[in-house]
Amino acid sequence: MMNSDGIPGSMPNEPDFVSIERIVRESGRRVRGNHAFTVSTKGSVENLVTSADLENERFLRSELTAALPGSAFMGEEGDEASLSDSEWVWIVDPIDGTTNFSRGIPMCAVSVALFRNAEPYAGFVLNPFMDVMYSAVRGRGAFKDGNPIHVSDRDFKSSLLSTAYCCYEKSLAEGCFRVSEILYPRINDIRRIGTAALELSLMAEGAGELYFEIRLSPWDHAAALTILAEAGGCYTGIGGDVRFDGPSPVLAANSEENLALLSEAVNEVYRGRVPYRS
Ligand code: LIP
Repeated sequence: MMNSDGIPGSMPNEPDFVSIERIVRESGRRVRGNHAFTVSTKGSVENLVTSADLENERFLRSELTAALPGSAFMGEEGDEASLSDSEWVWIVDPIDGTTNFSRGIPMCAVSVALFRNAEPYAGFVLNPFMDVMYSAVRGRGAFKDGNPIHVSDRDFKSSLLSTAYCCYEKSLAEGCFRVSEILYPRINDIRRIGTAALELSLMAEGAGELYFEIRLSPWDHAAALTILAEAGGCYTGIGGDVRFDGPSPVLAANSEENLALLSEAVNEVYRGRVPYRS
């Protein structure tokens, strides 16, 4: 049984996913309606946090841990649970794409992942400005507002790449630009939207095919990678898998063939080595 958003009914000893979806949508309404937020920085001028981020993380921590008693909460704005703290762990970015949000660019996301025994279990990504919800529970498919979604079957030459240039740590930017320079003649085009959660979710509905970012935090990608995998996509890291317990490179694609070609191009630059301590 599913609700109008395609959220599957819960199995025994799972959270009520219909309630979780309602909490995420309510958090989106709060973000969309917050016009009086303040903006500050976290270390560098590029790394912003708004009062809306902080308020929404507090709301989501309270509501999600109440909806699943005993669950732990890992959030971007200071809730530092680890994946081993509980059987169930929420990994949350209250506003992914904070810079876009702070400037009124309607491309950002509330990103909520649920991990079980340190493995991806469910993901919810909401664009609060478009009121569009992407969701998935492991093994039960991926949905966009109740409609099943699936990655595209475009080949590498026809692919759109979403990427970024590590604006929070610009010492890593040169390698990222080099990857774009290598890929550009081999693919269709490049996008830089500024919200990993939304860009990976757009891949899940077939709007894009490739994603590369050298340094993402778990809350940026955990929900959307869960949705992407349920939509038929795939992902990996550099010299190993994506890490969900700290900063990690993320490479993602609509097919294993395209992921291999993406990894080949990335490793022409990084040679299988992550250029920072995770
Ligand atoms: C953002 C990521 C995005 C990255 C931005 C930023 P935030 O997350 O989703 O992919 O390129 O620099 O890190 O910080 O806005 O939640």
